[in-house]
Amino acid sequence: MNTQQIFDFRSDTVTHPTEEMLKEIVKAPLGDDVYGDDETVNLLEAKTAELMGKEGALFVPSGTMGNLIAVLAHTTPGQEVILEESCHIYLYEVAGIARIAGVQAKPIKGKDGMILAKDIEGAIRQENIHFPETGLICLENTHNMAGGVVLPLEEMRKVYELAKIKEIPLHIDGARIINAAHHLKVDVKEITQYADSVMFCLSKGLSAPIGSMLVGTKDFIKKARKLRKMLGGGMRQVGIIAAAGLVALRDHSQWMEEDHLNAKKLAFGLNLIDGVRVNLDKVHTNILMADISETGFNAYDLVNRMSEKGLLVNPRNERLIRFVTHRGINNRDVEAAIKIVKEILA
Ligand code: TLP
Repeated sequence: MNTQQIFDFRSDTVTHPTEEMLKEIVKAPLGDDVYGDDETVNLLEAKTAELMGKEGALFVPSGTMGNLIAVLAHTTPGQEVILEESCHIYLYEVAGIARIAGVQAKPIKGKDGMILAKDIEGAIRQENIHFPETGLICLENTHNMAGGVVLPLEEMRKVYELAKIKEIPLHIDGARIINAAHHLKVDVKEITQYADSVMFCLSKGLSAPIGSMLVGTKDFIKKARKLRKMLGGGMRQVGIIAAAGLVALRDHSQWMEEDHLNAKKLAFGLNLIDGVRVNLDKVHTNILMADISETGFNAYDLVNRMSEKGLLVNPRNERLIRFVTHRGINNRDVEAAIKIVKEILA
């Protein structure tokens, strides 16, 4: 029998529900959410709107669907969406915004995941018979591919002010926005104030098994609810999973602090290994990118070697490997991960 222990740093999406979540799932009052009858979902949506400082909230099955609904609600086909060139919506959502929303992405280069107001201003389309209209600006916070970094609030304010002047809506893919608020030690509303709509995931750093939330004005949510139905996301007795989401919102501080600390410890330990480089200043939350180019390994090969020893991670490209900490990872797992990488590279 294979008794090898598995250390799963692939993503914070791999967590299983807490005991408390399982208990609440069993007790949750249910109803048909397409009729608006599910009390547990209604409570989750009300609490989320309050938490995020917006008029309304909508429970959606995934972050990808939440982002797509936001793009569909804010834009009309043929418009252009300004976003950062390595953001999730552009790289990892199967071109849904092009295929389903019928909009064209206008990716622009960011620095540590942030696209600056002056660069956005240059990318906004002027009136010209040849040009599409700019219909939406998207930011991602925390920024996944930039290594879980948190966008500076001051830069976000500048982008939002520009968006208001130009009358272009601003959406935040905030899959891990609560991690961002933890890092900044601010109320999450300090971040969401700079957006017309925000999507965040219950199923990532918050450790719920399924689900994401979309927030915005009452009118936006009304439109979003119908779009969710169109996409097949009307989910009936979905209080079953909303119950876990409510516990996630209540309890996440218990482990999020530790997740961020574990990412820092892991970064520090990996950085001491010959040929492995992690920029410690950029480890803000629960994600880190390790540059292994000086080890002589290709990241894809190294990731395969790691998985043979029970250490699961995702390569980002030939030289970068992403590690993500989460509720299922403790201090000992961090030490084990460092040891495995050391052994392979020895
Ligand atoms: N990210 C996943 C993978 O898809 C890469 C991960 O493991 O990090 N926005 C951001 C910033 C995300 O990181 C993700 C998922 C999503 C949206 C999509 O969420 P889901 O997976 O719920 O559709």
